[in-house]
Amino acid sequence: MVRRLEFTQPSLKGKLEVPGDKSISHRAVMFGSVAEGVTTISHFLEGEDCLSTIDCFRKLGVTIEQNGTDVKVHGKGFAGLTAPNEVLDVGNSGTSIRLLLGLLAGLPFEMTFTGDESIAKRPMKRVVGPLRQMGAQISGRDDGNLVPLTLKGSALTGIEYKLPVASAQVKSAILLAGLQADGETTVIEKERTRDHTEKMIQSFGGEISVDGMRISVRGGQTLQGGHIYVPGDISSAAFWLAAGAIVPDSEITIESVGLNPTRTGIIDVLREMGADMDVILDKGTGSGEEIGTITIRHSQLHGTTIGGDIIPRLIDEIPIIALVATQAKGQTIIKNAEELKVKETNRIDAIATQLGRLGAVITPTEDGLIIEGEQSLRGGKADSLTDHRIGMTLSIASLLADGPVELENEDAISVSYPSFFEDLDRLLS
Ligand code: SPQ
Repeated sequence: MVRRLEFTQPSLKGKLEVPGDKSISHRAVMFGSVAEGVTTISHFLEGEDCLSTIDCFRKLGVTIEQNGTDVKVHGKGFAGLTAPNEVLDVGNSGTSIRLLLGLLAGLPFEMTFTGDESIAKRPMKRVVGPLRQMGAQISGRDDGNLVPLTLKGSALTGIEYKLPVASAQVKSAILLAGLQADGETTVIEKERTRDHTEKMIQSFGGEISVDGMRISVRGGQTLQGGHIYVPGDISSAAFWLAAGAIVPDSEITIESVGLNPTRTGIIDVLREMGADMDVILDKGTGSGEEIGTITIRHSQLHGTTIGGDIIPRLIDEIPIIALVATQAKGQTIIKNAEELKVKETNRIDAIATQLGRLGAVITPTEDGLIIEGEQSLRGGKADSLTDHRIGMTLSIASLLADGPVELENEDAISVSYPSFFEDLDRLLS
């Protein structure tokens, strides 16, 4: 679908709570399903990706009641899950397929996973390889690298695995398999990635040890259901932080947003670029996750260099950071971000080509982007390429364009932020 975005001298003002965190919503349903007893989830993200996770567990015999952002999962324990008689379709969601491959690898039955055109191109060997080392039997195209993938349940043994890529999905898949493996499973991280899985194992009464970059779980643990509150998604809030910083005369406050330090690289970068911003941490936490309020006001920013171990802390925010950089004084360089090539699209190319269609001068490199500052953006056609984060980045870009922007494949945005345009309208009025 195409959406026409046209604004005259917009400014964004007001307070907002963004929808629940996608990474945490997925995990809450997964843990709730394999735990004993009932799990209630509030402020769940009703985005298509998380609905795909719910759909997969329903096919595995779990009763899940969903009423908007309230979800009730009737946990069955690992032993209570039943063989699906349909293919498990994860849609567009990399988190669903990679975490489920790990979580379900030790179950005594067979299941087949598939997904949409984007999932069909995303590499699964990064999880299939270590899971095979643990004893999992997984087959599929390109020696198990690409969907459709078939998982045949088998007994697992714990391993020690040094992650070759900085990926929370790979780390999580191995740890989740470790919950059903014989002995101990240890993952050694290269760079620290989002730690929602580790936190949630504890919320469900499980034991996990984190010693620097070494994370270990013991097999055969029973998890206990409870209540999970999902904080607002900082990756969704990032679009309003960017808009507040670059659209003249704007001031935006985001409340109850997740401020887990493994996710707050965007705040560090905006500060480094000179943003006028206040961040206040709430006293309590939501299910072990830090929460707070961020207020941002328009100001003149300057370019910066982004690379190294901050990259996993802002990997999903790079498309919108690139847009912010087009408005800063001077050049911005993003490096060490080659992982962007294996997201919903090749995001290095997508950012350069689609923002380029609106007049931004961005050079793609092998591992990132070079972005020229103080760019004037023009109206025209641009395409999300079915990637939600590219779609939202182009929508924010349209606020600065000198004419209407026709956004192709705008429906991709519902993967992580179905109410994105309603929130935009609210901030504009
Ligand atoms: O779930 P999916 O499709 O992989 O979504 C993305 C996103 O932009 O929403 C990545 F394209 O987020 C990933 C993130 O990049 C979600 C995630 C998680 O919940 O564990 C971890 C990151 O991926 P990775 O590959 O670094 O583990």
